[in-house]
Amino acid sequence: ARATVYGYPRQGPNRELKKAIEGYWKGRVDAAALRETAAELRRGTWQQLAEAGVHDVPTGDFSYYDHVLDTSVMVGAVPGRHRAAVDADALDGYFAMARGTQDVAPLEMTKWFDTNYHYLVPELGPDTVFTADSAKQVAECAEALALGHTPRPVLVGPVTYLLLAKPAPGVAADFEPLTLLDRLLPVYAEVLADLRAAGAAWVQLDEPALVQDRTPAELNAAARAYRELGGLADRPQLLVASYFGRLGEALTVLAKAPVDGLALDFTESGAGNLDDLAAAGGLPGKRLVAGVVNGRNIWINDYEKSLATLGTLLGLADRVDVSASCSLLHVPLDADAERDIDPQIARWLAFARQKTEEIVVLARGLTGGTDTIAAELAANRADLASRAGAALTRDPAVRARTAAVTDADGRRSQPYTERSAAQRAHLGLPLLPTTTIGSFPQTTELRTARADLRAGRIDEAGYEERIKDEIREVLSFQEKAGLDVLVHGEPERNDMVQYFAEQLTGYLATQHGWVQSYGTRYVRPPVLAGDISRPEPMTVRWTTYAQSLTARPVKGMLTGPVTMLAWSFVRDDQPLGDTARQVALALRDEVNDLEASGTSVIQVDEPALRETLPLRAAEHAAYLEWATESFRLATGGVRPDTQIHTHMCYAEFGDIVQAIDDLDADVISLEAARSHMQVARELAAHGYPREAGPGVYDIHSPRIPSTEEAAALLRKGLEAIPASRLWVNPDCGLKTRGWPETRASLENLVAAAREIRAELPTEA
Ligand code: THG
Ligand code: ZN
Repeated sequence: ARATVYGYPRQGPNRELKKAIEGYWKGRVDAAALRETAAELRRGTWQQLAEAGVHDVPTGDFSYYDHVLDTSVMVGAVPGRHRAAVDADALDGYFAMARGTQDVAPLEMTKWFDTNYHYLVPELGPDTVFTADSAKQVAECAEALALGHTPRPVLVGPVTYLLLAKPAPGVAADFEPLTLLDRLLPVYAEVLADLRAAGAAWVQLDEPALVQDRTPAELNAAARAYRELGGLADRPQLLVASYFGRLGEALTVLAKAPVDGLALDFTESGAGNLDDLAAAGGLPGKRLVAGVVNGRNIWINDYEKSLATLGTLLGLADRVDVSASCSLLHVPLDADAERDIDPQIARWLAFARQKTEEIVVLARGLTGGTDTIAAELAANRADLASRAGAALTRDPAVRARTAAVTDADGRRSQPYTERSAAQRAHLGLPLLPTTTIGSFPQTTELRTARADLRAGRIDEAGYEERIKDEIREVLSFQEKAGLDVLVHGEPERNDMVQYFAEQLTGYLATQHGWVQSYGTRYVRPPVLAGDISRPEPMTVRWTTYAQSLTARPVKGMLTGPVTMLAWSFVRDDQPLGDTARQVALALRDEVNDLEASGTSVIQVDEPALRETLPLRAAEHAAYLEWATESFRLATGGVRPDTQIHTHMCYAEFGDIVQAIDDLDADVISLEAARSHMQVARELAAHGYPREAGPGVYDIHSPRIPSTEEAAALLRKGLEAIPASRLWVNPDCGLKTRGWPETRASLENLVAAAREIRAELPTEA
């Protein structure tokens, strides 16, 4: 058995790639220097993989921005509006597609399956003409060969590519990109021939879209694609890679196809693949790549369990190789770089480099028997035992508390209709109340203050003063602008998950655990490592300070349990719902403390509620059950006259309106400006009974919406939601915006609300 990986983090140990690309954009780094940095990073990765004992190394998975965008370039799918830029300069044109320019919009970006990576959506239509451009793939393959490696070029497979695409602007919305398959396959054939000529013995075609629910027509398309590509005379050996789950019916399709190997997910997420493979009669004559190491979480592997799976697989294929369940793109680079984590706990963690070592050990054990890895097995057993028995993993007080949770804990004491009357009396807000989502611009001064605190240039008291200065400014602006429900502006927070993770027991933060979110942007997801508890209030002093400055209500701001899980690495030793319940109880304490300290409006954000929806429809109900339950547990303990808000963005919500309703929040704010209040119509169609604030200010753009524009959107909102239940707010937080446009936009938003209020019939 051989060890291999499907892909590797691209950024480099110190995010050299981010720095080089952003430097190039600013004109500080020239194209040649950027290319050299990239080549050096690839060299380093391959060398590390080869030295660890990996046989064939992935090539072509490297990207300046996104591998789906690279695929669009490879097949010539450049939108018309980017053509001129691409023709003028390939690299600048590439970045124009990714980021747009003064004159043209970029491609749309969306989540890569259920990961936190975002890709650029191909835009296709009936007029799309594909042409092969194998230059990048061929060059990276040749580069690896020249360095003495065995390259295995990695391509997004043709079926997944088309299934991820959407109709180009101006093309009918019901156009199905998959109808272009017959035009696309010859282009893949050409690329495969070029790669064979360049010296690739194997090529990997990634088809993760086949682990989702697929129609018979889509499965037929997959069968046709691989019959055709497999039937080519001039091609390398083909490895079709599936990941992120169980293949189901597509497994039979691929097992029958004339390809040379299949990669399957044999971790928890791929449960069922083993039985399906056995039922299908295995893969006689084919290579099976077994993804037994979890490629998207950071826990060490259980060697004995993996070896048992691998042993079973030996009887089901001609040859069994060992890998991770998916590309290692989704985990940080190297756990050894974490110096601040307790050394005992650090032994439970495996990032990309450690996972590579695990894969190599497992391949060695599979080939030579467990005796050849006796020392590694013993160490692995000890580390797993240390984790299972650690105090961090099991806190009796947390366990007792979660076990005692009752249905009543997750229910407000009064139904919405009664609560809303109490809230109206208590808050005394006008019709169409105005508010913001929570964050205000994160200025350079604030970032400097945080850096100064970390570096010891200022002390806690000095930092606190700077934060308070900012809160005073944010409050004074909001009062002057005439907003009704104010916020403190979150100047003390870095990332909305990390900030809470740093204050909760059971959560670990990393120093260098960067994972690519999109393009040159990275996040450092914290680790839900043990049982979660809240040693002391996390936000109360900032919120109460802000409230002390004004007579208007100040809204408390928290991140909800689902989003905390979605943007962290989660425990793999208990169901997600159990972890969510622990986080929810910690947040419930914070919500109750905010209320006790005089906060009458509390917002619990759940931007990730929609994005964490499982890939298969059959799993949606179970997910939504624990997700909505944990939100209600966090918010269910307040008085009827305390108003609970929530906020969602980054997605379309049409298919989860029932779940939004089930949250039982009093008010929800949603991203809506770009879609012209589409979500308001969806809520109305569902009969959503509570208050809602569809955004009237698109904060993803520096454009300032005029009063007329905001008013027009509000009128649209009023067609769906009655004035008694409509709120006025931006789409999302303002932390990425500058102060000048924030000021002007919010002033216009308030003016629009006042204009519409004046048009409304006065209440009897
Ligand atoms: N926090 C976390 N995860 C997230 C988001 C978040 N996942 C989804 C979405 N939001 C991703 N969006 C972004 C937006 C901006 C950045 C990263 C992901 C970003 N990162 C800085 C960079 O790479 O330069 C680093 C930020 C830092 O210093 O922490 O700008 O909001 N957890
Ligand atoms: Zn938002």
